[in-house]
Amino acid sequence: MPKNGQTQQFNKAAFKAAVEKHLTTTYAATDDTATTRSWYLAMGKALAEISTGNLLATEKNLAEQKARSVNYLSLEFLIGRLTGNNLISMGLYENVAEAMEEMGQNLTDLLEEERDPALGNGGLGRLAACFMDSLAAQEYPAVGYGLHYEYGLFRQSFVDGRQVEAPDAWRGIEGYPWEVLRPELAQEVSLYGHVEAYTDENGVECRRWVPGMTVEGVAWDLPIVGYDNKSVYPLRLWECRSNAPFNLARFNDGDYVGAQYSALEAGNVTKVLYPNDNHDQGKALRLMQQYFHCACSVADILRRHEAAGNTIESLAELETIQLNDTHPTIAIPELMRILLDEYKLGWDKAWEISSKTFAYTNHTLLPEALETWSEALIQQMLPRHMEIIFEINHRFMKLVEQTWPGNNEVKRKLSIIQEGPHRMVRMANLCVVSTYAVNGVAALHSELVKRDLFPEFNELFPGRLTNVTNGVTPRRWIKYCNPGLSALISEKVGNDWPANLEKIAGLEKFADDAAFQKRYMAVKKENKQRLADWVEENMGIELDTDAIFDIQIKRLHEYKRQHLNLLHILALYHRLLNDPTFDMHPRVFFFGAKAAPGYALAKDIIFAINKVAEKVNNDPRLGGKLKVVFIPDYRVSLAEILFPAADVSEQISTAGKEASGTGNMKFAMNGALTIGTMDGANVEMREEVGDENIFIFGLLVDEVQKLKEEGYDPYRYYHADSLLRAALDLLETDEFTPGNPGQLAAIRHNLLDGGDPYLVLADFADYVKTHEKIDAEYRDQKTWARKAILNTALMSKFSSDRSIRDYANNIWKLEPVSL
Ligand code: GP0
Repeated sequence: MPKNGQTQQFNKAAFKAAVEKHLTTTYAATDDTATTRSWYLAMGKALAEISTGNLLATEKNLAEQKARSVNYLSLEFLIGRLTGNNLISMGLYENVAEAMEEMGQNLTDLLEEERDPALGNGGLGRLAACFMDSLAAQEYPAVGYGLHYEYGLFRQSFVDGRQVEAPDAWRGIEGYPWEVLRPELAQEVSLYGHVEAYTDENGVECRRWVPGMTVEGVAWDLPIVGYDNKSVYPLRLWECRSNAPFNLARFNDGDYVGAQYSALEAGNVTKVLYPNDNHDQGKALRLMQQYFHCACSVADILRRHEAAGNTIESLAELETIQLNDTHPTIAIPELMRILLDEYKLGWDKAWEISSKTFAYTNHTLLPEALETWSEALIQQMLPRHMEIIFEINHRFMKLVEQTWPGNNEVKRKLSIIQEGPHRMVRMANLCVVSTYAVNGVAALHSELVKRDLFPEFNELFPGRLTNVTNGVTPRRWIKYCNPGLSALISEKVGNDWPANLEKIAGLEKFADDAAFQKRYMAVKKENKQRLADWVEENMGIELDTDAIFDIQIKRLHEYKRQHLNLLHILALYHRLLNDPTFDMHPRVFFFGAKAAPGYALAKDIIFAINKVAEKVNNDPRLGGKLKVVFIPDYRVSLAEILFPAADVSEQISTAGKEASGTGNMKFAMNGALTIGTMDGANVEMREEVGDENIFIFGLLVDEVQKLKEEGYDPYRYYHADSLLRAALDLLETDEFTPGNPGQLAAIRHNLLDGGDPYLVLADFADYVKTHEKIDAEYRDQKTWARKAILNTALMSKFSSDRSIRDYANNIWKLEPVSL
């Protein structure tokens, strides 16, 4: 049964009055001058009044109940637009649509005014957002801690096919209507300086940090509204400001303006989200962001803990801190510093508390993504933390020595400090040593974490390394983004599936029902039309919704192999033009992807796809069979149109490289069939839907490793496969860049002479063959419909509600607390 949501609190007249009030007093507009945007903002503010009230009530209740809570620390929360989703969670969608209608406003138009808060790069940040949604939906006490970036992930446009980045001022000039400033929660954060020894009043030798400067952390709360319940949890985002007058000496010298410069510098700390995905850049400002985030968050956790009347000794009983990747690792030495230097606990007691408080999620095995920080940099910015890290490592090395006496090689390998001309701190090692649980994000990935990344740690700390398979929230990723499918599901299995995704298994028995198949495919068709309309309106490309919509949307990365997809498109192009016996069902290949601004090859791949698209979409010889659409500025709000419209989902990473994937799950729930490798969560999706309802291809993890060990030679495939050769050679001509041959050659060069690090060529033939199978099966619409329905029906494992229950039961030991 649906629980009592927040509908009962809704008073239409009062709500309309609140909207009117904000329209005039907050946004200085009258009914005559108000734009759609001012109406959207005023509506948002009126709604935020409701959620803020519930947020404060939730906070109070949890403090009174002394409830155990999880603190989710993440440098990224890719929440997407909140208004539509919150309306659904609050149970107010219809009521508010009606109220706004009475004021002459159309809710759908108002919702389009909202800019995506893009406070994350990709999967890792979006996972954090889904997790917050699932924590609130199930009322597991939680606070999300992140950064209040002034600019989110850059906005992407294409100029002559090349990616151009522009800043993303997501709050607009008016500010974001859902956020509330919490001035009383401000924190002071120290940086630089030195450590000094002193003797305290009891004659004990102590150490303390004498900082060189301080900045101020200001808290903004965004409401995470529990679906169909009253709880609202804070997503607390810290903004860095200077605590003026910042530079006292200069201020007193009469250099009033000069003294303000530091204010400008402090503002830089949370100015912009670093745009790297799965890549560590090692910039000092990024370390400062990380520490600023951790210092504010740890201080706030301790403030809450004490305000609720708890002693420091009970910290680990009441609070757990989940580190979303190693980005917030510095929270560990920060908590140790506070316990040692401020609470004056001994090392063993402090260590016991700290190591029972923290848990760590690993999201990647890619070596270039494993964070290391230069010891010299940490030493300069955070001298006391560096001391504490050395002490942690010193004690850990003793344990290693006891376990493997005299084995220096294993010490070198496991040490938190990586030796060399510039010593580096390995953040993942620090995490494994200092936490009570370490999890990977899909079964295969977690096995590889144990087997390849941390085998000795697994011996040293048996049971510490575990798995929690990722999931996605069915509220945003089915109910909100796919209303047609949602209505159909509710009709068959009842309407409580969004909070109990197990219920969608009830669709399984309709998979062969011809009438249901028809309706299911009619919904798919409407969703394809919605996407086609967007493409026509925004890109001027006309699409046929009878074509197969084949979609790859994710960050641009070599390991994700958008260039394998491209080579397949080139092969189809070649065959359509050169092989009179070749036939194919019309297909549209969609891409959406941002490349990290410094990632040259990723940008070359975007350029190549755009150039191929230009040619292919306008080539009458192809008879409209092949279209390529690269959607610019891919983001959550576009994902909400793309997932429901897909027939085919591309999940084609090199086996062993994609930790989990989460887009794969969103596609399948919305009835797309996956073409994918045995990687990440694809493996578990196959287990759920059965081998006949997913298109698996390519080398397995062990085959990839073996091939590399034997000495992989991409030319072998090039010479053996004429279709592959034709596709690759097209990249060297001026076919797609008239008059400029060689503009796309960097990709070919990387694959042939660059050694093809992600084995694109090795998987090409099987990929092409598997796509032929898709082509053939799509022509049989009944069988296709059956498979699509089964994909929706059998995806319940991949609800983030299940992921969060796994964390709560197996790692955090959390109980729900309802308001
Ligand atoms: C992993 F290491 N991920 C990283 C990173 O820096 N950024 C990032 O988004 C992703 C993985 O690549 C993933 O496989 C995974 O599902 C996601 O983290 C959440 O666990 C992409 O979908």
